[in-house]
Amino acid sequence: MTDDLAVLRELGKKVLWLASWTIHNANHLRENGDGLKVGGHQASSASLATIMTALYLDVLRPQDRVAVKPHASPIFHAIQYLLGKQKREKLETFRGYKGAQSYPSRTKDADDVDFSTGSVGLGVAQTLFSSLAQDYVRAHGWGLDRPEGRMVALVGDAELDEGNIFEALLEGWKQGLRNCWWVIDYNRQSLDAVVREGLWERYEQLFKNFGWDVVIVKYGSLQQAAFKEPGGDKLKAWIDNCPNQLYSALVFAGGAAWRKRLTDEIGDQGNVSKLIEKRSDSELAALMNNLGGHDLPSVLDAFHNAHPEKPTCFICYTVKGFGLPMAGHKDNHAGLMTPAQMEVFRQTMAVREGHEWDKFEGLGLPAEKLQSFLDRVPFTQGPARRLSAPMIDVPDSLPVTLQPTMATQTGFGALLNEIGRGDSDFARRIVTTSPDVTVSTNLGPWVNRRGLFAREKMADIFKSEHIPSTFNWEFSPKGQHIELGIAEMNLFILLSALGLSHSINGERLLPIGTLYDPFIARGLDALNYACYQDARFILVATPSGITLAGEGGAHQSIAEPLIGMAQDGLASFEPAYVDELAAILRWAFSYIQQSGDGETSERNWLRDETGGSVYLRLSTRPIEQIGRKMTPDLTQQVIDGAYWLREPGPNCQIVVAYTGAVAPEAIAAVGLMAEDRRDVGLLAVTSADRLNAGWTAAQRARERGLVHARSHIERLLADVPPHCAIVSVIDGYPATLAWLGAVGGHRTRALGVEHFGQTGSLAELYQHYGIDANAIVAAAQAIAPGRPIRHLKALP
Ligand SMILES: Cc1ncc(C[n+]2csc(CCOP(=O)(O)OP(=O)(O)O)c2C)c(N)n1
Ligand SMILES: [Mg+2]
Repeated sequence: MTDDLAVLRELGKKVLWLASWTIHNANHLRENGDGLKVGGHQASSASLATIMTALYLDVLRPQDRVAVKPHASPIFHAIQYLLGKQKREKLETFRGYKGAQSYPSRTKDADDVDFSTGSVGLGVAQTLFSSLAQDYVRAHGWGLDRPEGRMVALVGDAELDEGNIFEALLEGWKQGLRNCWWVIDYNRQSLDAVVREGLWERYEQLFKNFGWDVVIVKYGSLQQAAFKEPGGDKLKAWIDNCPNQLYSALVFAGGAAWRKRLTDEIGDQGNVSKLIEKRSDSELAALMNNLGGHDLPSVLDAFHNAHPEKPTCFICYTVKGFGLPMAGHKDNHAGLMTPAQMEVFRQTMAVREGHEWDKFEGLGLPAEKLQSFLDRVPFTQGPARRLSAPMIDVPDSLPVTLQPTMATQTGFGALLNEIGRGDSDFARRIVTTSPDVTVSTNLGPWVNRRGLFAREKMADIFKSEHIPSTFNWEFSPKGQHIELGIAEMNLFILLSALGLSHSINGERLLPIGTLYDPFIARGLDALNYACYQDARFILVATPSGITLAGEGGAHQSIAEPLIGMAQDGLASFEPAYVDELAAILRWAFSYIQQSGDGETSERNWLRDETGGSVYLRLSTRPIEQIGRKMTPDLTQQVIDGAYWLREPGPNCQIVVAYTGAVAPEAIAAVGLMAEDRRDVGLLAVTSADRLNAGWTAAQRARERGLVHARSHIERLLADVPPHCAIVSVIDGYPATLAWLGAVGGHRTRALGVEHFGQTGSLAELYQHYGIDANAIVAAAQAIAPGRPIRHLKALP
């Protein structure tokens, strides 16, 4: 062990050197004003160098998964480089084009990042939900031949200001969290400032309240030894009482400053004077800087003695910028070492010029010894850590009984209820979750069939007491619905964890999350985060829009269709009819499992083989269903994003393009206009997102010389005469469909909702916001002047 400790110490030094050199190199990006951001890594990385060395080179096992604090990415990449899993070129181009990413990225980095980080707080919660996902998988009897992993987050102390962490903590407690470590880099500094005094005590209480073990790693082994010397208790008391700001300032100022301060404040108290005096300035600085988080023996001891299963929070005292000239300075977040400082550092590290990337340059132990240690590091033993899982067969179609009048939300409930009857692997792999809106998003029947998930069985007391209820809420390890408290951030991060199960647990899940459409915004950054990590799930957002009439502006969504279009990694749909929904949902189950890197299809110019997540914007408005057969061609068009509900003729003057629940208004308007305008067309847009993406891709293809590239919407509009105008309508922000006019150069008037809604009946609100049949006809009349549309006056 002593031998190993010596090796680890040397490698720890190298990790700090390599990370610092990587950042120094990235300075070339300062030309674009990036210096401040490059600097963000320097001090922040140094803070975690020891802890990460201990973890990766000793403590972690291959099955463990880590979310690394965003700014510690150079340390992560340096460690992977030492382990032979990161290329020098990637480090040389850190933050550059195709170089190692500024913040660890599981999709863009090539060195085995488990969880992306960047937006602080999200990676932390991801580890918690990944533990729950692992428990879920194993409770269902899957992946039991693999060892159980521990999910570890390396957390900045200021990161703990993010509320989503506490939402996650509460949920973790409810769900009986296990196998999760949060290692807090308690450097008492954020980006701008030094944090408030005594925060660690709040954290300690807080974590304990949620059932966590709390391990405080405060004093390093030098300090612990010094405390045992005569007068050591005085020194300890002084350290404990020293304000954060002052401690940081003295760390920055160095040995002489420590001596002056300590001598002034406690130097005349007998034995402690000797303790101070017998140390040189540099020894005194080493002692005072020897906080637990920079002391390998203390850190290793804390990790190795942790409870095997209980969630554990390690509060590790550190100094931001430890080992570098800016250590402890309150302005050091963006601190970059000057070339002169770097030169001094190079000499201290005994690294010869031109040998900066040599793995063992300047270390005090033979290269073979260091290499043989690295070869034995537990973390890298065994097969590849990134797993995969076979695709789950999806049925050819999803049956649903259509009622004559039906809402898409009801249809969704009915579809899942049908799936829930079966006992196929497909049905078993579905996992649903919802932040306290399970019943109101129509998941109730599915949950009745499949049960709620909990590691321990819990009976539904209403049922056992024979009190009639529509819902059967029995919790068991076999349940397939994870009921969350009302926290949309948690919903998205749980979906992120469940949606990466194939890669983390080697077991595929088909996750579906439901919430009210407006509350997507509540968890938006977490949704973006889940997509950035390439997690795979189906999001069902319902109800939506002002169609939710009586609920008022606080519950009605406006911007979400644009979010659906703009969000990378998320294919968005807003079907009007339940047969469309059935086709889309079936497709979605397959799409979320794709991971090919195939070419774009020449049909729709979309890359469906690469897969992604899916967002379905649904509604509670019952609308009259169309009695029709879903032919393969119609199904395909629904999935590609649009089809003609009424094909325009050659003399067409008006096309109405609608999305979602306003279908009856569009149909009514077209009916009214048909008598005075010839060949009116009615375009059903099921996915503005996919239509638009295909159009953009086809244009790009043409610009690259593929002159025949045509997207789905271009083909649909190809025969619409140039003089024809388009009126688009959606219960959402009008710009969602406004671009349709640019496809073929047709004049366009986009109707939709621009301002906060209010309470009222559906008809009142549609009229007020101008998305009713009357408004469509009026818009058509104005944009395509011609014979007056007689029925306009007939409408209210
Ligand atoms: C959501 C979010 N807001 C703001 C930032 C910008 N930011 C990056 S690091 C940081 C401070 C981090 O402090 P801490 O977590 O204590 O880490 P340290 O730098 O001390 O290591 C901030 C505000 C961010 N990355 N994400
Ligand atoms: Mg900090």
